[in-house]
Amino acid sequence: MFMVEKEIDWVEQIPVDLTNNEHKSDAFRAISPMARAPALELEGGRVLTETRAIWTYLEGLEPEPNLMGVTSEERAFIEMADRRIEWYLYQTIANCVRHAHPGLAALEQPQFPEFGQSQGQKMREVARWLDQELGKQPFISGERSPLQILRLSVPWNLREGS
Ligand SMILES: N[C@@H](CCC(=O)N[C@@H](CS)C(=O)NCC(=O)O)C(=O)O
Repeated sequence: MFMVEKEIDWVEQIPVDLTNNEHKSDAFRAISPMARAPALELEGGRVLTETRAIWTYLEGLEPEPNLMGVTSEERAFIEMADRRIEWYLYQTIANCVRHAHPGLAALEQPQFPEFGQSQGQKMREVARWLDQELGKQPFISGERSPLQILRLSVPWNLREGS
């Protein structure tokens, strides 16, 4: 989605089948030692993982449209909001689904269903807080934050679909 917003079409995209544990293969671990996607291989062969680090790299190469903030104040508030969403919303969603849904047993062993369910409750608390914040201002970080549209569209679509 970040690359779509930036209209970046020069990155070759290679799908990795997580449900069949393709990311745990020796070939993928040679690229991403922690067996996590996404990974971006640079021209010189170095590999970047961690979504936010990849975004920082791409935004440096393709500054427009700006997605990560222009002034240091804006960048800091966007990063704060982004980390809150990633750590407090995404993490609880991931823990909930990975531990409570049988379909995710391939990725998460051992599963602790009660932990998953309690994470689901925490996720709802965070979502309610985000709703309140969005009642006060257009974005979690303030007046402008295209990045949060990307981050939040995933759980919000899930909610609409539930
Ligand atoms: N903090 C990492 C998280 C990466 C991550 O957990 N990716 C998931 C896919 S969205 C993954 O590779 N999961 C494989 C697994 O849990 O075994 C980031 O921001 O890129």
